Amino acid sequence: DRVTVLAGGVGGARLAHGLDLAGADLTVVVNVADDVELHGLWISPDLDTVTYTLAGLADEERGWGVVGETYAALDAMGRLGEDTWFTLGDRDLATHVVRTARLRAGASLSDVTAQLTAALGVRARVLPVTDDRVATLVDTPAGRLGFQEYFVGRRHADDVLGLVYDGIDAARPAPGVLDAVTDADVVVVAPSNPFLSVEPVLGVAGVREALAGTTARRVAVSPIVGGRAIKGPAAQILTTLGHEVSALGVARLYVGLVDVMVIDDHDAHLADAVRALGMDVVVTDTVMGGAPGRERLAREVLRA
Ligand code: FO1
Ligand code: CA
Repeated sequence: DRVTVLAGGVGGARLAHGLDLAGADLTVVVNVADDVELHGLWISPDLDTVTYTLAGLADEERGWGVVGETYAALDAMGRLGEDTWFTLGDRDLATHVVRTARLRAGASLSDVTAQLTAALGVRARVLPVTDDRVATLVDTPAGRLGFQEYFVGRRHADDVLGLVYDGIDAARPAPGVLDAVTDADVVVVAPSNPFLSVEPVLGVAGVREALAGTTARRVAVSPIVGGRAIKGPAAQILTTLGHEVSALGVARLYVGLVDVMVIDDHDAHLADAVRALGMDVVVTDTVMGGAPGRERLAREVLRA
């Protein structure tokens, strides 16, 4: 099956890994609105989380970066007076140095991503949703914050009053993105944050329309289980933006875009309400954990 995953970071990476293990012909379309420039380097956290996870290099415990990292370069940069609030490991820094050098030499982000994934032995196609710059800005009671300032710098403690995807109106889909949605057999909306990860993918010109119009079976996996986010601030953000913090609240965001909602066993009581939105429902264990759990959920998604 040709399977395309619309992904943010960890949730998308893990489900993509499961689909890869299940033998899918896989394309992962990845959010880039978390990207940040630090120390003169272009950092693409979600592309790297997907790439490292598919390459078997991810630090699974921490959720980002490379397993077994060392921090010699960051320590040295700190001694030289750089602000080192964003924890970049030595091996991860190599990725950012190479990416930045190739972007400066004129390559597109999708070219560079194809080179990096090939070098690391990733079989799937990993596509940034756009080669243009999009940046999530977070409106909070403390003012408008850059995404990583909000997420890492302030540990996503501020209430989110609104989100701006700076640059998204001018962003064009990267080569292959629209075809990956249109020509797939299955499109999976990953259990990623609907506002921080999925919306800045759907908001790029043509992507939402491609998803609305594709003949693929469209399956979303809820990132909310039992009223809580599996990881990160999704529950807080749903609350402050006025949505119900549940798999049903997430399903409402995807009406017209998704044929099947995969919800957790804990949320079985919501199945009828989700069906009433016009979606099919699969109730299963959606918490993936390691490789066996990822492959199991992937197979459920493919069966859905
Ligand atoms: N997340 C943190 O909470 N603290 C960090 O110091 C941090 C460093 C980091 C470095 C490279 C990278 O690719 C990701 C990193 N992340 C860090 C995670 C990342 O910023 C966020 O998880 C996502 O952007 C939000 O999904
Ligand atoms: Ca992310």
